Amino acid sequence: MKLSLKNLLPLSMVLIIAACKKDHNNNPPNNNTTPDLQQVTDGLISPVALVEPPDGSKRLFIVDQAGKIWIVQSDGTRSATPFIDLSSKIVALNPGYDERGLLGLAFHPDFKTNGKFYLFYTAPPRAGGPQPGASWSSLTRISQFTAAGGANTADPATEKVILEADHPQSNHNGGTIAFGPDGFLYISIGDGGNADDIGPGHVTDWYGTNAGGNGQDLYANLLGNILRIDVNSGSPYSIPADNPFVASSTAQKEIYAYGFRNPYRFSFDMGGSHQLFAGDAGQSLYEEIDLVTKGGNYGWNVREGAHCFSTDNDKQERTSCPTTDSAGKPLIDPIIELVNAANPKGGGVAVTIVGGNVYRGTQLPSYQGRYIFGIFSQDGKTNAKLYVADAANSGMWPYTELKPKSFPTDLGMYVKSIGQDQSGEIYVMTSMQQGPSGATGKVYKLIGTK
Ligand SMILES: [Ca+2]
Ligand SMILES: [Ca+2]
Ligand SMILES: [Ca+2]
Repeated sequence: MKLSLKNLLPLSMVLIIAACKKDHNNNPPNNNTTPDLQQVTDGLISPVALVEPPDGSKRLFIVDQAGKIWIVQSDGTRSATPFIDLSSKIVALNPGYDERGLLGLAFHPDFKTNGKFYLFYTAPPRAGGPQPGASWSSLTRISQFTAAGGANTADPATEKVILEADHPQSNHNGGTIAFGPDGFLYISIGDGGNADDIGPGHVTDWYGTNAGGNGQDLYANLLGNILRIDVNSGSPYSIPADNPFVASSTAQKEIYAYGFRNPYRFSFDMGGSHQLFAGDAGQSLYEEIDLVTKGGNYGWNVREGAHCFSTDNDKQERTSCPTTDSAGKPLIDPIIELVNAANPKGGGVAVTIVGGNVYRGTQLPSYQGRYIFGIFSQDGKTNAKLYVADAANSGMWPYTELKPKSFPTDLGMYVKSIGQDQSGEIYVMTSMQQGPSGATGKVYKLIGTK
């Protein structure tokens, strides 16, 4: 099914496509300074994550939201059989638009010897509801699976459920899982969905001026957080001894950082001090990238970006709002902020921000150590863009548009995700469809050219 597109094309087109595909590992270091995007694979439904296992196999694992994981081998060819197929385990998706599905993959640091990997997916809801009479949308599930060494397929029956969290609405699922430099597993989960962090399943927090507040609440659920757990001890996991709320008798001890709306994509810098970057999708006014620290409160739904948010009117900033939470902790502003396309003040550039990675590859030496991120779309159309940001000593980080040579205006597609391989090279996942449908999903590698 995945290769059906080629079957519909005339032979000449197939040859052109084949000629454009190159071994993704066959790009020698260079001094090129012009970025471009080189197609790695196509014919996917909705590629949302790309990870290379730490086993030296140089394989790229591509997560398709619709439930399958595909392998691009070191020679650039894609395996005909998926690595794993969870299609029957995920909640039914809406083809036109859906944020649920198979969203995240993390390989255990010792994957080469223990074969363990972890998936983030949204299962059908379990009985009950966030409030009496309301129905759940899905059940967020993080599970461990095991593959034989070097195997190109894994058995879904090896599943061991690690963590589950009921999710009220269909959006804001978060979806990234990754092992940090400390060996613990980090998980991002959004505020429960809907809009404004209000509605069924959105609890009341310390800030009464705004309704709702899973982002600020630390007690009722796991929503609106980046979590950190230890999957190497305890069953199915234990809480790291220095998690910020480990001593609390009432807070959720899994919480590492909080105050997020939808931290769909986060990543650790492979180099430097391994900083944690998270893209947090805003409501209607501002989109943001956060530099995440342990115990940090990133403001939602008191603040949207570096501004005061209002649940009375989500398109009108409040004139004032707290800068600290009820425990006296600062509401941390983002390091990068974009104006949302729906902002009535004008100047909007993005529908949704997509968190990326710090470049640590050899293809584009001038991009070394710089944070690359993207936007899903400027205004709802297929016109995504990429950006590159540089560290600032304080305040907002400056950023500029990253214009690939072959896409001088915009990408002409939606950007669904950004990923990175073990060599530090960066990949961009795209589609012509907003939702998990069709076969226009592609993966591109960011390369350097003259
Ligand atoms: Ca509130
Ligand atoms: Ca929370
Ligand atoms: Ca924020």
